[in-house]
Amino acid sequence: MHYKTPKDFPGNFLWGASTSAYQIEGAWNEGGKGMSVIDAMDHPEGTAGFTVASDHYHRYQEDIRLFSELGLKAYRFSIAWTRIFPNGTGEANEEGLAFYDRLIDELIANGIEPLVTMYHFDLPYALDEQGGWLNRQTVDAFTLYAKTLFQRYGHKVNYWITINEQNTLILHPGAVGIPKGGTLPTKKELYQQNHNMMVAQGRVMALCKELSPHAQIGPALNMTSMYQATSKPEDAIAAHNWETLRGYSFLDLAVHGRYNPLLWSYLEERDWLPRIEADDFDVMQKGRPDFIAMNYYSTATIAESTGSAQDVSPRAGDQQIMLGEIGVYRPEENPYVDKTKYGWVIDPVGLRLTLRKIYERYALPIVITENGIGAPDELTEDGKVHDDYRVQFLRSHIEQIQLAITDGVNVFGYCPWAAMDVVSTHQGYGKRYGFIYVDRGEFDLKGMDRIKKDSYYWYQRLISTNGKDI
Ligand code: BGP
Repeated sequence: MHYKTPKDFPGNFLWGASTSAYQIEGAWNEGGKGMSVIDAMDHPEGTAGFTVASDHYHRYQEDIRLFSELGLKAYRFSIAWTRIFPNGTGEANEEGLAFYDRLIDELIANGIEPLVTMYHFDLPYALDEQGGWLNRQTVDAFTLYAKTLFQRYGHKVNYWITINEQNTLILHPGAVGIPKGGTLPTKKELYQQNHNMMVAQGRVMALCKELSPHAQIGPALNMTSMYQATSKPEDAIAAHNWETLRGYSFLDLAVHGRYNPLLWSYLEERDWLPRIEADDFDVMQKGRPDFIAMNYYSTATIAESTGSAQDVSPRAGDQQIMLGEIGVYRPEENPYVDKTKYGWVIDPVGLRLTLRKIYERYALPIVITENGIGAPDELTEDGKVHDDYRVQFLRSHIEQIQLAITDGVNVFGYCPWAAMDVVSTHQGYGKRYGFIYVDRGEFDLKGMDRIKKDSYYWYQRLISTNGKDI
């Protein structure tokens, strides 16, 4: 659809940026914090761990000043569950609670709306040792944790995000990492975890209505569209298979509290159906989201399964994420799109398409909580970071968001990844996403100075003109 004049961004559009606790904070064992699965895991060789990260725990005031100067209207970050409950449950840690009081207050004082993720991959290790999400007690622990957050911060937080990328946790557990000496769960276990997480999320969304009725709450999933490799009907089925199993089946459970029929058949045939307790559907159906938070990086192109091991291959440049599944789908190259230096497909138009599909299907407002380009940014001799590729990436995606808004999609915010450089989930510190460069090496921490990249100034102008000066 071509338009003569795209619509303007709404006046109250939340121009923001995103991070997560374990990737930005550091201070992994300070302030009474307990160990999370992230702290307990093995890092791929040659990459930095998360112990210091961007040292935001100690420098959050300086960082928020920079966010404020950037003009951010919103900041999406996560609370480390283990700062609040070092052992995952039991007694809350006042020092941890006080840290996020200070962080949230500082944001509000700077006119920045906090978008708070409750759980971004960093499950308390103590819970993991007792079976993690396979154990129904983790559902109770998450409910207690969320209740504590609503009670403590409910009067100052207007947007809550329950769980970050549950679909990544379930489909690619190796990407997030598993604690040292641990083994990857089986598929059957993963779908049981998925079910239990959905029940936990349902409970928490209902609790939000009770304890913090002014606030809005929603899940954050990694959503994308799948293109069929050719016009062969079987390729279309394969693309639909993976689009459903990878994305919509998760949103169907989160939004409607029901299993997508294709997912159900897929699980049933493989004997992977989860154990479901009597009131689980009731809980999931009562706890409805107010919005959908969506992380979008790229699209994929899909062909019919060959029925052999050839279907399965690692994602480009990334041995930890296997794509393809025998009998379900096979990944194909897309000749019409570029890729980042890390092999991720760059597809701004795919963002418009995905926004349309999600809005059509669920009719809920959407906030984009992640989108960005990982690159080995360089601090040049002039003391600057010339990340024109990032400006180009973000500009092209924002243009497509504007078109999606013109298409009629209700998008109320954009929080690209990342507000500043953070540790990549499994590719170290060298893979950077931020508007602000943090001067540290993979292992050499240097001074950790904060340096505004070229993209910082570009985004600052864009925000100040509400998206007009792109
Ligand atoms: C998302 C995660 C983020 C972040 C991002 C970039 O899936 O929610 O935490 O890590 O991906 O990925 P990476 O760091 O692997 O490049």
